Amino acid sequence: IAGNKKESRGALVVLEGLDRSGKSSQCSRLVSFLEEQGISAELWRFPDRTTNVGQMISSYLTNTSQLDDRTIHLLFSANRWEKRSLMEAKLKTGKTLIVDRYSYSGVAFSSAKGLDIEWCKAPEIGLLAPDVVVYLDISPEKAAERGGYGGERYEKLEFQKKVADFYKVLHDVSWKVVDACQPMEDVEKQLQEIVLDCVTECWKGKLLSTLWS
Ligand code: T5A
Ligand code: NA
Repeated sequence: IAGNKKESRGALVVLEGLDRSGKSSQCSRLVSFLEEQGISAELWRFPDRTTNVGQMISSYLTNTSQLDDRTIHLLFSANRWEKRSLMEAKLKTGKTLIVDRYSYSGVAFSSAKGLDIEWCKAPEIGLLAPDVVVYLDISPEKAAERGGYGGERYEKLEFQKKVADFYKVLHDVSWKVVDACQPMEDVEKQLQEIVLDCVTECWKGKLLSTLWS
């Protein structure tokens, strides 16, 4: 496998889960681990608050601005679209991308507000499909006990319960579900195994595809 490494593409790995499920902690640990293994990797996150669109999203999330539900949904999607070509280019040069939230967050959170799920999925069509989706599984109640919700717009127990329901609708057999209530080191070990398998598959020639697949 190592011999194929140079000519092969990187893997697109997405971590999903409720607010406070541990995504950000695990994403950075994963990138360090991969680098230690000599696998070139980068940490990505959505929303990417550094772009103009991302700044609009950020002020919405911090309740600094108000936006219509469909408008903010499309901005989240646009924030992924503006990164699509760079993502593809990185993957093709062999970089593995560890992505903190993606289209599944987009659909689960907007559907939880009452928008039609098919309408929510439509603008995501054509974005790169992840090679693996890892769901960090935690109950909304347990997540709420962690490090106090910071007061961003969606950090409320009743809303997170609805989001959890929509993640269940989106979930398919290809998702890897990891119990996020385990000690961080145990979650980390399981993620490492999942991601190494995924990277190996990509090195063996697994093709990139697009959503929704
Ligand atoms: N959104 C996002 C949409 O509505 N549409 C979209 O298209 C997208 C992309 C973005 C918000 O926007 C929504 C979803 C979100 O509500 P964000 O900036 O991504 O928000 O923020 P979150 O993902 O919610 O980040 P959080 O910081 O809340 O949660 P994480 O990243 O899941 O968790 P993390 O790693 O920061 O850990 C949280 C706390 O738990 C502890 C950590 O130390 C930390 O204190 N912890 C553990 N404690 C015990 N055991 C473990 N195993 C632990 N793992 C972590
Ligand atoms: Na949050």
